[in-house]
Amino acid sequence: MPVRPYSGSLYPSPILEVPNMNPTVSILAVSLALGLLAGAAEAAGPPSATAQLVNGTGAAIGSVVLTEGTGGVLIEVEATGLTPGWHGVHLHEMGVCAADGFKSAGAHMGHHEGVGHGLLNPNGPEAGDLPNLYSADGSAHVQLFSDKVTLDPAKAGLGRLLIKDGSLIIHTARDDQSTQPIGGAGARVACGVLKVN
Ligand SMILES: [Cu+2]
Repeated sequence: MPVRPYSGSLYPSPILEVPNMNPTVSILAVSLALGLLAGAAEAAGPPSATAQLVNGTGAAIGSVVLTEGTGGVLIEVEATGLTPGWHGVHLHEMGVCAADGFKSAGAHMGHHEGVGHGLLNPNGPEAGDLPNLYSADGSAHVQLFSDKVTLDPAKAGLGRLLIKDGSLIIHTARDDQSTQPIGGAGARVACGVLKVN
């Protein structure tokens, strides 16, 4: 049977032409389709999440980008309007940043798994614990990293909590990374609801 010249557009997929093709052409069509799918997956990049940071009055003061890496999640924070000095930063379990001092954001991610708070705690850390950030002049530009969380369902478990929603909170003071329940980090001064892409 002669091969019909392919006259359709590339979209929709050439798979639609398969019933009229000989086996060799079918294989080529499927290979092409798989190639397109692989290309699309590559272009999509690693799993990620974003958040807009707001202060206690709801004003926008920055942004957060989470990007899945090989062994953890890179967390990039841009913020303004902070008091100069150290600030505790945590991932909290609820994706709600309400005008209640951000209590609506709930506890740290992983708090209910019975481990202690703090990166220096022998019984910790909780999955939402992160290093502090420092602001010299009220602004902050920092990259943090956590191997206790993931945005990839295939990597969840085995010590990595899957982030499906939640928030990132900046506290008014430094987290000492060992005392309970939040390392003395004090009030919640900024909050961003995580939107997982
Ligand atoms: Cu916190």
